[in-house]
Amino acid sequence: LLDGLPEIELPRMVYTKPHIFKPPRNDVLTMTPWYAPIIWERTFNLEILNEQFRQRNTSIGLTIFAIKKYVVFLQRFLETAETYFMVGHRVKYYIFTDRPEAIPNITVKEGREIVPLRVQNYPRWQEISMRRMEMISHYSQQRFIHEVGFLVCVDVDMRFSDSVGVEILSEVFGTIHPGFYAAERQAFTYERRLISEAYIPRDEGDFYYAGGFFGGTVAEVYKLTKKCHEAIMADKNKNVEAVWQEESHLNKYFVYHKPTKILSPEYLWDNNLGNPQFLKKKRFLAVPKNHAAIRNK
Ligand code: 2GW
Ligand code: MN
Repeated sequence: LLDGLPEIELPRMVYTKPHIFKPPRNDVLTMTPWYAPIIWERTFNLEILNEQFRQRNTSIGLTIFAIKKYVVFLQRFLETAETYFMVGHRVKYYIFTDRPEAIPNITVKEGREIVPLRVQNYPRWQEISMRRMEMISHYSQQRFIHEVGFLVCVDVDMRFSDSVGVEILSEVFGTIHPGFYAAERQAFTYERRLISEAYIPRDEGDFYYAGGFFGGTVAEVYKLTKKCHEAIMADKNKNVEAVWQEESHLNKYFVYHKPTKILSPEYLWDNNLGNPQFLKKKRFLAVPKNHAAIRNK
């Protein structure tokens, strides 16, 4: 039993040794109380991680939803992903859309592939956003589990502007919302109504996580999205919708199923929030949108 296991063996590598008394960062929290790393620039060596994940031949599915007018975001999203997302690894772009013909014709690098997945459109934008949980859980069980090791689930109104690599991968990970990294618990915009399944008491919760960037192994993402979808449906039956839709349910999930890694706001930034000192890289940026025009509310 123990003999047939694939061996991961690193080649000779030359780099500065870690130093017990010189932590790479002392301006930010790099570990949660449950010992999940928080990923910041300078805390990891991508060369080592790339070697480990390459030897395992890791493949990564990136789920993106582009429904109705949101197909306009695909071109820039995909072009920048080709430059910055999981370079050197196997990637499948799972594009959920009601308009597959509107997916731009982009040539992707070797080992990478665009997979269009047709889905229906929902008239309410809140529903489009929330139904992502249902679609991801459904396709995880039907398809993703046979095709990729990890899933990364993101908003499409975004562009990559620096490296996002295998340092983000773990059993289940979430991302600190760029608007709330310094906020007190009381200021988190968790769902506060007891009637909602997304309710979080005022004295609980660790971080405010963004709805637009989470992931993990297919098995863990399946559990997460299934549970969130069921909670959304339970709310719907009570005629309730959480204050920030599925983002509220994701936050509830993470209170009681702690992420095994947490991405710092480097991984989800908005230039409207400025350039704070601690932010050494902006890896994934919100694309400004004309809310009125694009959303068509
Ligand atoms: C969304 C809002 C209003 C009108 C339309 C849409 C819309 C969203 C759409 O017409 N087509 C579509 O494909 N979407 C998808 O839902 C798309 O992938 C988009 O990135 C995602 C979330 O909508 P978005 O990006 O407009 O909302 P944000 O940027 O305010 O996102 C935060 O809050 C949301 C919940 O209200 C989600 O939790 C999201 O993950 C958060 O980043
Ligand atoms: Mn968005």
